[in-house]
Amino acid sequence: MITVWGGQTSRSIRVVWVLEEMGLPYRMQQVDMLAAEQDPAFLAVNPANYIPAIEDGEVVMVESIAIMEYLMGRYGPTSLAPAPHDPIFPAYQQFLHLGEAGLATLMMPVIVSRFIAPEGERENWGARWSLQSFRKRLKLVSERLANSPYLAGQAFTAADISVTYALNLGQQHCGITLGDVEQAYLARTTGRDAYKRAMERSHAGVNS
Ligand SMILES: N[C@@H](CCC(=O)N[C@@H](CS)C(=O)NCC(=O)O)C(=O)O
Repeated sequence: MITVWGGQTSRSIRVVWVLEEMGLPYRMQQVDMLAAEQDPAFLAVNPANYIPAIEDGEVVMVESIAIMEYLMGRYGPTSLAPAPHDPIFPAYQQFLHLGEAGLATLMMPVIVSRFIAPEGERENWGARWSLQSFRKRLKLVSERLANSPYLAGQAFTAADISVTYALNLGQQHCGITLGDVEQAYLARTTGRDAYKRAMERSHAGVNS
């Protein structure tokens, strides 16, 4: 049984969403990233103390996109991950990684500055630069979605799971305004039954 260490509004939603789309059994271990003292059982899994992490038998992994690729490769094939020779593969691969490396990562300086930094350090150059870069890179998503219902093409893939998380993060916590095309896209991706199940499991607030 796969164990997902995650939190209610964290990148673990990407992992749980993949598991739900693929119909794989798993159990959730909730991690409180704001706790004064971290659970030693979690630190044994990820000494770097961030989520998500998974355990699958002997396998222990961190990094949400890497975990998604592991699950789809190990338990696929799945339509979430087009094969390398498929014409949609390059777009799929690009947006799968853009969602974290190009978008969500940029939101971290913004979030810690807004919500955690001391008062006098909230408005800082680095956070403003990150926000501007996010907006610039978002153009790649907007242009793609102007011509295509999903990021890889006509079909929903894991690239959409990756980018949906980033768009939600930007919109909900960093003051990013999304246009009609992106809003309609989010309605399509988050309207999926697997997403709803993933949210329910992630928000249950207990280990399950
Ligand atoms: N690139 C990593 C980022 C992981 C990450 O930043 N996780 C957040 C929660 S969504 C976290 O645990 N932050 C606490 C910390 O880094 O100390 C991934 O995609 O998994």
